[in-house]
Amino acid sequence: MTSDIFDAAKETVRRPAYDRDALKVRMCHIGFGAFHRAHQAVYTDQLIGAGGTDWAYREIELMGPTDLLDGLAERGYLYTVVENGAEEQDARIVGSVIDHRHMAQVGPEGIVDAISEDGIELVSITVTEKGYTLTANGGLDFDNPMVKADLESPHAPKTVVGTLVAGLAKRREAGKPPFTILSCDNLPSNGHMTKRAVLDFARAVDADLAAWIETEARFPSTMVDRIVPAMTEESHQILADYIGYTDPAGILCEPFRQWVIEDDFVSGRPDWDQAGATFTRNVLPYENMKLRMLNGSHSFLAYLGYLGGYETIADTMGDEAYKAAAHALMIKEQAPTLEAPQGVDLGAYADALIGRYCNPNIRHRTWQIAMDGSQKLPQRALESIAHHLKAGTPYPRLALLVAGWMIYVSGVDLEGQPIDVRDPLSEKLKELAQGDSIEIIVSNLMQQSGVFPAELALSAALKISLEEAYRAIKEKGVKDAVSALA
Ligand code: NAI
Ligand code: CS2
Repeated sequence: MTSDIFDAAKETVRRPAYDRDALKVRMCHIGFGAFHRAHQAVYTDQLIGAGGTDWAYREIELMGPTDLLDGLAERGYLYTVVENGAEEQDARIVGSVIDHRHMAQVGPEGIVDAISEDGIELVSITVTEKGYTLTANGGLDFDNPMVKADLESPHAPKTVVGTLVAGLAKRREAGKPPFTILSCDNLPSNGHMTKRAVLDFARAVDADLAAWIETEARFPSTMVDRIVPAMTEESHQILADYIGYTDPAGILCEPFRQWVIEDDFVSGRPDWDQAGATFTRNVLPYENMKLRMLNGSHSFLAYLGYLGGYETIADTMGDEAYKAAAHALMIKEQAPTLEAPQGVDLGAYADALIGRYCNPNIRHRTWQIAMDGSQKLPQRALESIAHHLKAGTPYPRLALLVAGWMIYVSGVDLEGQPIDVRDPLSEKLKELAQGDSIEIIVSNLMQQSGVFPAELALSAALKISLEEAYRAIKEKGVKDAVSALA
């Protein structure tokens, strides 16, 4: 099967030039989504190719269909990543994945065995923000029905956090050291957040286990960046035309990638810096910069772009007012809230982001980025708003972003057409977003959605700003409201 793929691939597609039989499963990754395939697995592939490691991945899926991973296994775990630049393309077959387990096939105990087995040094994660089952205040959401079910049967967990705790418990019972847990999701202080959720869960099942995890395990934080839109029929066709065959696990993404990792591991790690990653003691300035400048402006373009009738980020960038407003959001309202990482010029960072958004070959749907806003808004906009409220500085673009979200989650667009809102809180948000007046809608969402931290939920100043922004979109139209802030 491997040789079939090598035969089918066009000459221009780079192949792994290393002995894959010599690789060892030393890492499990939970969440074989688009992002992991185009990010951590690519760094690892490059590092293996440079002779820098023999650590390879076992992919773990806790949910969803099994066919993607089954098909991947049939193809010798090889898949393709095409970097689709505005000017140039580059295709590689990735060889760093060599095994997998799916919950639907091996059950929870099989998953726990797979991550806790001897030789596994690292469990990394990309399961989207909601996969961490956290509350808006950061701790484990004990009201989440899946969390409750896992706490009742901690040996057969279904959630990410329950699975990690059961895996760590097995290592402890075996008298072995824990594995490192490496969150690669867009959460602020993602390592600390993961640690907190894991410790909350562990404390609820076994205080001694929690104490052991707290002292022995490591949860390095990371900043991860690469724009990897969900694959569509159209992007699969572009990929197939480019590589010469159909690859169901293949990915089209932008050329840019960045990975900043806190250097704090239990027992060794691949030297991903040899493949372009950065190890540092303090990731927080990088994380905050990326979450506020990139992800914040992405959400701005997603809600306001969607409401303006734009399908993708690149389409939205074709509107000069949106482009200027997104840039101004970064420079005037996000950058002042940040401590720039050493040696980084935030102005140049913003310019580069606008350049990346303009890539016409990346069709990143505004609808996709608008998903799960309840899990994204705090780190992308609300923390910055809290900064401005304290400093007494204006934040009209952040207010417009949040007002755009408030209209979006009502499930009806400005033309009265339905919106397919995807969010773990979608039903609740929809209900709160339908009020008799703008004042009622804004205060309902601020106070009852659970999205706003306590300090903001009751802020009279914020309420006024959001009402003004909401009114501007409804009365002037979204494009004029954006233009006014360009
Ligand atoms: P995706 O939809 O392709 O994959 C999501 C993965 O998470 C799937 O493997 C799914 O099974 C798993 N998952 C979702 N909810 C889960 C839950 N409750 N429990 C267990 N597993 C769950 O999404 P994609 O593109 O891979 O993105 C995933 C995350 O990666 C994002 O939410 C973000 O935090 C991070 N990321 C994504 C980037 C991108 O451009 N796609 C770039 C930077 C970070
Ligand atoms: C996007 C991110 O879907 C979203 O919410 O803002 O996935 C974004 O593409 C990445 O963080 C870029 O690194």
